[in-house]
Amino acid sequence: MTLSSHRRFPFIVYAVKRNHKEVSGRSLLTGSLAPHDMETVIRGCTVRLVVGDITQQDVDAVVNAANRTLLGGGGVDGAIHRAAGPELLEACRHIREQVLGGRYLETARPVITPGFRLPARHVIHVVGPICGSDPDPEGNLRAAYARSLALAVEHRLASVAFPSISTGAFGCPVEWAAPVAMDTVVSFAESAGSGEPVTATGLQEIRMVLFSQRDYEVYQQALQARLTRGPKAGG
Ligand code: AR6
Repeated sequence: MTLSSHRRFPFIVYAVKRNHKEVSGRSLLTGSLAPHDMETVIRGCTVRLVVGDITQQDVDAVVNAANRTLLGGGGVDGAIHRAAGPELLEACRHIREQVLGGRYLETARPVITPGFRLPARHVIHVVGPICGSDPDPEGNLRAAYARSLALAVEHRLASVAFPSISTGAFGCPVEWAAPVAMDTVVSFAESAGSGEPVTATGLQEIRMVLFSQRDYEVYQQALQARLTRGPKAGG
């Protein structure tokens, strides 16, 4: 679905299926999941969808849907800063001043800080595209996910949890964003940049934390479609 086609048909209703397909014999549904969780294992890396709060995730890194100032905001950003404590703002200020030379954080160029008071050990801060003004929202949304994953791999992290980047204040429709996100995540799990399985790098789990049941269902549909279809041609 393109961004423009979604805008013409904003009230698409998705069928929800609890139909966990076998993909090359590697997809599975484990018995340890909450009733609405879905997971699939791709070349040893678990891709998991959950309904939940990103600030509660006990993972190596949570991804913050940040803004260019890197100094906090609403939504995921506000929740992460509140839960992590004031040390996180200090760490972000340090990056703005010392690493970025006072400049804004560019779209889809993630940076990493400690997680401080969060259960997560690190926070990867990434700015997603603003739909309606970004000249390449799909390319930048893909890059936001892929470069955040690459940064996690660079730091030898085993588990990363993402929120639904850009689908809140940044205005992208979740029905448009979910297939882009799921294609990027699954493609990354299938093969890291080197062509090696991503688990060769130590990344064991990529988790999508959806804030509502409706968002979860849209992501579930997108993940199932991607697993059934395979990679997007040229993508
Ligand atoms: N856990 C998981 N998902 C959440 C949570 C949470 N605690 N809170 C909100 N969401 P947004 P964006 C969902 O606006 O669109 C900030 O002000 C939310 O329902 O956080 O990338 C930044 O500073 C939505 O589905 O991120 C930027 O200025 C999704 O997370 C701007 O918002 C993303 O919503 C970034 O906008």
